[in-house]
Amino acid sequence: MVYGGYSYIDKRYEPTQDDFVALFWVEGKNRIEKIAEAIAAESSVGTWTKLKTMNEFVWQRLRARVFRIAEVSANSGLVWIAYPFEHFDTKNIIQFKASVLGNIFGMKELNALVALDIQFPKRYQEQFSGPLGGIEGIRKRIGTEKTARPHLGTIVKPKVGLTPKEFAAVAYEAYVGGCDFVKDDENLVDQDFCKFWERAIAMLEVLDRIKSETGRTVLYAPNISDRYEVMLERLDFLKSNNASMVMLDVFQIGYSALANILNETKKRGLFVHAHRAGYAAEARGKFGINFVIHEKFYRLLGVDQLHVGTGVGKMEGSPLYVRRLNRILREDVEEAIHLGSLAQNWSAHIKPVFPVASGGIDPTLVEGALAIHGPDVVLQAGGGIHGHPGGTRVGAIAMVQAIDAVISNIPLREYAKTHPELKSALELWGYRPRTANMVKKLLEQEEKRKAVLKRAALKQGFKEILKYM
Ligand code: CAP
Ligand code: MG
Repeated sequence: MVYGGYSYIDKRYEPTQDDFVALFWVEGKNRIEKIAEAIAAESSVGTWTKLKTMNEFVWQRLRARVFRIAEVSANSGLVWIAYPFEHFDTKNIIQFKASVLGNIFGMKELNALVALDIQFPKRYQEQFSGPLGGIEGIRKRIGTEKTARPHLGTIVKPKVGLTPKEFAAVAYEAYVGGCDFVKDDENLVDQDFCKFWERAIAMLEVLDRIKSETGRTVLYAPNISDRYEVMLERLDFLKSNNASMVMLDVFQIGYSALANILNETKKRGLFVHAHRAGYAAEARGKFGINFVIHEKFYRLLGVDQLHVGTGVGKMEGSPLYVRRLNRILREDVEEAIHLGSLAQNWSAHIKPVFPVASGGIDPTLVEGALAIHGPDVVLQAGGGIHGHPGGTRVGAIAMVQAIDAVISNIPLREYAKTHPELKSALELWGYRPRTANMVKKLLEQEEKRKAVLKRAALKQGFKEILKYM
């Protein structure tokens, strides 16, 4: 098979340790080999026809190679493509994405194209500095390096509309109730009803007040997401007022500004809480880029905390897939084809990032969320705290009680007998032990059934993988 006069399939090819390896799900009008060649050509050196201008260096050293195809039908399957390191302007994520995640999504002959995962070689990782502090740095700041317990965070709700004073008062209640961390919502920045500076000053005063009243160091992540120069101004303002953390809507900011602003946050010693609002627009359906690819870029560029889903709440992401995202932020992982996920090793200098589980969480879901994430997680509840019948402070207390019960292995209903704040939360939101039991069973079975799951994924392709994502 050829595409544009050349054949990009080389099934004897063994990717080198410096190659990037991309895994795609493809469906199209032509035979699967031809589709795979078209993708390799259009994402590396070729085009639709033979070129008089092609030369030995380009063809031998820069082309992508299709080295594995798991055919599901005559015109669909999983495709593994190796990209040589020297193809890329490796300091430049924009160029990388324009190559491997660019034109191919617009090719008329395709009916589906999902970039499931990309494996980044260590040689590529060397040029990134990774997180300022990551899990270890944040734990040190809050003082949980010994207990290594989950952190509790909240998002002040309503999402927007409170005045700076009202916002700070809600945050104070959340901290007193036991929250380690408060953030702005993803759509709160500098609206007239709650100016960024005023909110930041009011919140920094609350942090000092909590410190003096309780001795606890707690964190606040103000959302600085905006035009680049404005974000820079806000960084300097926050730094000069002894802030320790900022929040970025990383997906909306885009990689160019993000790479730069993260250099600036690190220069100023500011931790970064990364919100991913919008990623799902390109991660669900027949054409898309899986969030795991962004997650790896965000870790390389150096966010300290990153939303990865809960596996049990209101946002997309199965327990297995969310656990996978949590693991990839923290450790090396083996291949998991049933999740469309490649093996990934990390350079020692790219610190682990704190996974954030947020979205529809209330005390009844803490058991399932912690079964998925384990203790290295920032468990975040917005409505699940500010919607508590007893108000914000009691809502935070109920969440702390749920976390304490789960890490002490005490059934929530048992714990609620002596903890009224938790009891009223379980009554309001309806505790179903079945949810956590189902999640735990799914997680346990994954390890045992790995070979069966892999075979099914190779045979059935994306529709099988989707069952577990
Ligand atoms: C959660 C949240 C989070 C999303 C993010 C919201 O509020 O603040 O932004 O959950 O989703 O605005 O919905 P609740 P993800 O706790 O009240 O649901 O972490 O999946 O990116
Ligand atoms: Mg939000």
